[in-house]
Amino acid sequence: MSDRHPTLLQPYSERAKTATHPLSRYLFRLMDLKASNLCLSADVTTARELLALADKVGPSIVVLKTHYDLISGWDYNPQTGTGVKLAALARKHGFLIFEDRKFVDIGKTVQMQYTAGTARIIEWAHITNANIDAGKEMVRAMAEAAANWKARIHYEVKTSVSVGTPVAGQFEDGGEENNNATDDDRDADGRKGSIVSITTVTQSFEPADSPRLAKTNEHGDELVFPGIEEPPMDRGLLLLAQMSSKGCLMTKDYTQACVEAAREHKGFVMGYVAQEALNSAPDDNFIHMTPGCKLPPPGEEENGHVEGDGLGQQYNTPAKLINILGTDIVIVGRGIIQAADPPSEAERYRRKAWKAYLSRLG
Ligand code: 6AU
Repeated sequence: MSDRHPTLLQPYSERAKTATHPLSRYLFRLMDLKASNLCLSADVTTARELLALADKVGPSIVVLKTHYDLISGWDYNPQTGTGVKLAALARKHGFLIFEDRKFVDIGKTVQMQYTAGTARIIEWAHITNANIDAGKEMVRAMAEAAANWKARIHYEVKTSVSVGTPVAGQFEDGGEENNNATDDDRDADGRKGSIVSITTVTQSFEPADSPRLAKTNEHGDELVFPGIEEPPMDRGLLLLAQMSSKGCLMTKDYTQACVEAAREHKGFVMGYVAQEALNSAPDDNFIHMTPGCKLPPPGEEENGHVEGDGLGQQYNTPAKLINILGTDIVIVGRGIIQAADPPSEAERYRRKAWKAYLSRLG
């Protein structure tokens, strides 16, 4: 970690002004508004539990992290499905959705996995992440897919079909015509003379009513979190630069390659999933999200040490991750989900992580 990097001492409200990625600028403002640097890792097993948890814990968090592939009953309907319902809760409570998909493959495959298939992750997840073991080209491929998606989402296709007799000038139109004329109908100039009928299919692009995520028609879905506008339509990527697990094989060279890839794709890469701050160049202002975070039970917080989960996961406290190691957002799963009262436990994490950030600022 670079101890004296200026971003370590800058309030999130200031970093919001200089971040390159529009979604990072938005997220820093949201963090400041909600006094929260907490991400809930919503690792539950049913869609019903996921939505209930997002609704209850939403007020305390700025990011909700999903693993859509461990949820049974995930509804893939692009208008009314689980992704759309989550998006409505994100608008209501003011949080971003981060699908922890850890993409890693050749560029073409990740483009398809990101934008198509059953889950269509790009449609509902503001943020996703990638392991760049496959090389930096993969990041470029994902950035390209996100840019194409954004260009398309601003418009919806209006299709109109008309059937009738042609009028003067219609033959010269470039539109898609299913013209029923035969060669016998042509005059000496090759123009078609007598036409029995003509079918014209016209496609035009019109701005969609709301250039945001699709909305359901269910009661309450129109609610929007006060104090900030809805997030921009941009999609963002976090590079999996370091992991929390014991014996992780990611080397320093790999982490450095993530830093270089982030700098090369500032318009798409928001930052990292990492265990320490990685900003080191003067104008670096990437955001760091950090899993492997747990608090000791209430009353024992100051002792600091938390045992791992016995399956390789290692934990640090928010104070260590934010104040000492300089990361920005703590990602907490079981520490909140398995508590007797997840919403009040989320508040305890929010307060501790925010206090650690204020201590870092001094
Ligand atoms: O708080 P936990 O241990 O219950 O959950 C941690 C969550 C899980 C992991 O898949 C994820 O964080 N995670 C990640 C991510 C976010 O990419 C990286 C990592 O190094 N460690 C880790 O636990 O959903």
